[in-house]
Amino acid sequence: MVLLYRSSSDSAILWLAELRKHIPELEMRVFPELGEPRDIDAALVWKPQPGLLASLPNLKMIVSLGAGVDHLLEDATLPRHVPIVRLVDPYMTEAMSEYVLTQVLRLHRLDFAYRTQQRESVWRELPQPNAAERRVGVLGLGELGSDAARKLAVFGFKVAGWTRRGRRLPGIESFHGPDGLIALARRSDILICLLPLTRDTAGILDARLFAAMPRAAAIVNAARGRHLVEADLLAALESGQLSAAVLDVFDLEPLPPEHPFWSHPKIIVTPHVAAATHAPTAAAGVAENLRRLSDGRPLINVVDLARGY
Ligand code: NDP
Ligand code: OXD
Repeated sequence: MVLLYRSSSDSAILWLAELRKHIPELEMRVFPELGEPRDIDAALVWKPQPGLLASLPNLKMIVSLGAGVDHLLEDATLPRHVPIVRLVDPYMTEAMSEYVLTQVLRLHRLDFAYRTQQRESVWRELPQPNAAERRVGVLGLGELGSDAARKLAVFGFKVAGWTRRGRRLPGIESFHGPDGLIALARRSDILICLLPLTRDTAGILDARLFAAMPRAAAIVNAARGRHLVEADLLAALESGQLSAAVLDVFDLEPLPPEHPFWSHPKIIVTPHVAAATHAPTAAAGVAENLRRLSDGRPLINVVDLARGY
């Protein structure tokens, strides 16, 4: 089994060490030193250059070095007969839930307002709703969204989720479809985006959605930058329709220094860190799929190319 590794953000040495704990005989080639392209059986990649995967004639499995696969599907030359599997790592899921809880608690406990008051040396108590009075909406109840939604519910928030197929979770109100999206927005004081980026979800965080939300609602986008229409967010914050936004992901990453989000008083920016890929925990799932491929057994966490996630 020969694995090609290509990523500019993760460490090849670390991945090789972690994968060899599971498959000691694994041969890994690190892009651009791929040797004979015919030798490559599988590719472990993050944002590979378009055409790279198509240049591997015996490729049998593509492994995304992240939970999202939009970085692969946008390659027009992608060999669509080769299965794509993605990272599903319980530790990544926990990390995302930590991020979501941190940001929701920050918004719920009026942290933005108190930070402004502190800058101005103002001692003023603001009306504080209980968690049970705070309605949180989660777009996407997959591996990440379902865990975050459950944990938010444990904190006492009134949680609802929106999915394609109307997924139901105990204690979480369920919405689906275009009408369901607006209905969810109407009852969401805080809206979290944990959707995959697909044809259907690009630009979903837009003026129409913000207008449906209660006045002075807030959003958290930890999915992909292209879910958000940036100009619509700025307009909604300016008009007071939205009171705050927490953004981990951006259309252009790194976010350019001159971008208005950096200095906006109602926006918190984090540098795509909500749930980083972590080789020591993610390697087990990758190794499992490499073993399955080599034994001819069905792969796990396979992406459905037709639906795009
Ligand atoms: P999953 O594939 O497990 O879940 C996707 C969820 O989105 C499902 O509930 C699915 O609905 C729902 N969904 C997809 N399309 C639609 C649609 N058109 N309408 C309504 N619901 C839809 O993904 P994960 O939870 O593992 O990851 C979600 C995303 O989070 C990733 O794609 C990635 O972009 C992002 N991410 C960001 C990270 C960060 O650090 N910021 C880290 C990791 C991931 P259904 O259940 O009906 O299929
Ligand atoms: C991912 C990410 O998709 O880190 O895993 O964004």
